Amino acid sequence: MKERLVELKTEALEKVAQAEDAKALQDVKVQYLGKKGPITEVLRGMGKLPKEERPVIGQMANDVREEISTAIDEKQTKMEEAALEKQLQEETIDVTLPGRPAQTGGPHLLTSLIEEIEDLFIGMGFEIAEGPEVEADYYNFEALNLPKGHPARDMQDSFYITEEILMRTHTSPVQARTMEQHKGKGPVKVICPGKVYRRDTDDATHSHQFTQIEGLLVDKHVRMSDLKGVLNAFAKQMFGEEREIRLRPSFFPFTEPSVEMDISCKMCGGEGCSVCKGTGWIEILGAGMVHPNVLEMAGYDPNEYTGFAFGMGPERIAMLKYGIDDIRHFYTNDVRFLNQFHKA
Ligand code: 2NL
Repeated sequence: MKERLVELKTEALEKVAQAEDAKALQDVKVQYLGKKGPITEVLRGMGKLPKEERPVIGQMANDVREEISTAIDEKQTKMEEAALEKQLQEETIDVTLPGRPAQTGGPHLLTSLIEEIEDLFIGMGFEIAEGPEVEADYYNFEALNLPKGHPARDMQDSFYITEEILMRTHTSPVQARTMEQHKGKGPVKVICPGKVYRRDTDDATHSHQFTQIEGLLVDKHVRMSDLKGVLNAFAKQMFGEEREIRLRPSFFPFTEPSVEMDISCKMCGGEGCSVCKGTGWIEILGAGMVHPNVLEMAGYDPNEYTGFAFGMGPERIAMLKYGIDDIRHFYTNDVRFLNQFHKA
């Protein structure tokens, strides 16, 4: 039995030495130290030994078991250390390398453009006014000289919440509310930016939701020439000092007289090209003198007060400025599109 134990020890230690990975080592452990292993077997067979030999063999079997177990533990520690060392070698990092720049977001092109326009008008003494996007029929239409059944309502079909409440179709209700708050006393000088909604089928030039910026100035003795001066200053600051403006007669239910404003085409300098469709002029906004009915409904005496108003679409201005061919680019949030307009 002694020889058998010595043999087992030699055999086991050799296998421990040969084990190349954790699994092989575990196999050796199970094979020699497990419940069904040879040492357990020796211990079990001790009953057949002469009484005086039992403690000697027992002691020896325990020593052998202990030695094998220690060898396995040592080997395991060694393997773990080697694995860690290998990992540390492989994962060495050069802390002096420059870091990867963090991805930063930025304002949306439309947000930047709206803020740029706001700043120009703030520079001329205007204030910013905002109002609800879910609006009463009264402020969206009625107060703007568009009574129920007016044919111009058809052009601004909307999303109705109830008979009397709808998603606003323009930002004009904000101006109507602002005038009302002033209780018939001027001056009112506001810029109203915001989202508006129309029942439209989306395509390259139409969207059911888009943005507007409108402006309103109400005071005593406001004349068409004031409108022209303000819009001329705006156009030159926004598009370049060399640009000319042109007003053409138009119609809006809430202004009288009404005009449309063009700026001279930068591409061809007025000669006519594809951008201005051969005319030399590009349409930028609509405007006019506030209709007396609108002033009166807001509480102003139209014999004492006059005003001008204008409205433009930031999407259209951005499309002209940057040559964007599809309005849907503004709303699909493709960062490859949006990142092109981040200012450094
Ligand atoms: C356009 C034209 C316009 C107005 C908006 C307005 C508002 C009040 C009274 C009178 Cl409260 N007018 N707004 C006036 C003329 C034109 O917008 O083409 N917008 C994109």
